[in-house]
Amino acid sequence: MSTVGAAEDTICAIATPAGEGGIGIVRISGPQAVDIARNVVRLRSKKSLLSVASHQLHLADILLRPVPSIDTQPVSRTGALTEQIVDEGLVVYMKAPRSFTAEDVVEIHCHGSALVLQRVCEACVAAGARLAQAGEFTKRAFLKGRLDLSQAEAVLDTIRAKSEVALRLAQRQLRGELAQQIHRLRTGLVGLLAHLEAGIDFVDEDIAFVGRDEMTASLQGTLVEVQRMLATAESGRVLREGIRVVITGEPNVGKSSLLNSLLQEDRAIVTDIPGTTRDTIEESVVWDGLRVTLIDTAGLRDTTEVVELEGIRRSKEAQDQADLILHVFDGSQLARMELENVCSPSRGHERLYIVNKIDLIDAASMQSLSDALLARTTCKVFPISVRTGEGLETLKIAIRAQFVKPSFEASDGVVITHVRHRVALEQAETSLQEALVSVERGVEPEFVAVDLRGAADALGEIVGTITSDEVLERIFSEFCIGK
Ligand SMILES: Nc1nc2c(ncn2[C@@H]2O[C@H](COP(=O)(O)OP(=O)(O)OP(=O)(O)O)[C@@H](O)[C@H]2O)c(=O)[nH]1
Ligand SMILES: [Mg+2]
Repeated sequence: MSTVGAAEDTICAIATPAGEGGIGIVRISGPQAVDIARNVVRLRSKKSLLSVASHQLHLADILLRPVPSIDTQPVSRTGALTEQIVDEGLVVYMKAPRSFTAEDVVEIHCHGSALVLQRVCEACVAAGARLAQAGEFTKRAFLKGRLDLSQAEAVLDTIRAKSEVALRLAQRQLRGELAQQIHRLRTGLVGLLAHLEAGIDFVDEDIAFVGRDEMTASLQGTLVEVQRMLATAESGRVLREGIRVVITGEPNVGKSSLLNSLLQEDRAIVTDIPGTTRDTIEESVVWDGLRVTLIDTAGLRDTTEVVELEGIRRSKEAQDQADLILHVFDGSQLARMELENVCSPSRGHERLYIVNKIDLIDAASMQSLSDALLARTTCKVFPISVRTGEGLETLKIAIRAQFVKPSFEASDGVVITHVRHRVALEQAETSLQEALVSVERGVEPEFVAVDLRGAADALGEIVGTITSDEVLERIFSEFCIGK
């Protein structure tokens, strides 16, 4: 483990968001938490913080030494600067190990003034605390075994959740649903491994510790469960993160109109002048649990106009980061429609073709347009009219269905929401498959053991039983300071 974050030191940070607020909290964690806090707070009850009941809020004055050159200086009879009461607040002492970090924790709840919070934090540092790094409180909770790695990730997911479903998934993971399932599978594998290794040791005595059929059945059972979890991974990830949908097409086809109507809000300017939208416009909605960020872009056309060129550049940039592109055509402009670029993009660049303004065309023209498009692409084609609303509901349902697969809707078990977990499960899957082939072929138990160890280690990575500093660094650096 890296030396930064060694648990002997005491860390502090402002735990509430920057800016004005009703309440702001400074959090201190580590063996010196109480001693440091005593430099900043004085309980109104006049009791010492150490002697008061843990996990209870106590009214306190927040005291700071004045900054000599700035503050009017109340000077005591001895000539020393006296402390100033800068605020009043509540203080809670959470005695180890019954705290988030499993260390001694003191939280100082002041008014939500950026200045007070800053000064309190500085005073804590002056008294011996170190400013916490991003995610360091949660990292300590992990290192002390209060949370496993998947639960630590769920803390961040909870903070970031932007939809009810994302929040629910985060909470299930935080409560340890994934961790328990992984531990169960891993324990099974480790058990098999123990038998296998005992078998290896006693091979001369020709003792069959686990029969081949028993081994196969057990491995297959584990493999099925790993695969069932993997089947939820893609939907799980998009439900946690949401998707980015970029609306593209030539000028004046109705891109901004579509954005407004999908948002149910008059967000982008709509006119009949081609080239109305210059910049990209980004806004999010939640459809049945799926967070969808819609991005309207400048219409693509040949131009030398500087602002429009920049708009087109941004449009292309947005497309590169899209999970889905809605490419819009104006159905009423069939004759001059540019169909040459219609294609079936490679995997990972999902695309739907939208024919808008069907209120202006008859069924026969729509049919021939559809045929022309479908001759060029395997992507789905959606006829819509933003003006009448026709086809919009079908489009929304199709967008959601593109990402939230039936395998997810049908599963009531553990859901995989992180790419990191998916990669580890895929490794476990491969190792299990290799182990099964080895058992089938009757190869030496040593080789089967290697694959079993591989599968168990892969599962261990998810919960952090097996993990590197680098992985921890990556995970916790995504957190905010103070969590
Ligand atoms: N009849 C009809 N007109 C529509 C429909 N959707 C949009 N329009 C009209 O088409 C014109 C262009 O719409 P916009 O949404 O500004 O088109 P855009 O693709 O964003 O255009 P740029 O920003 O210039 O690239 C406006 O006059 C809209 O009222 C539709 O379904 N039917
Ligand atoms: Mg527009």
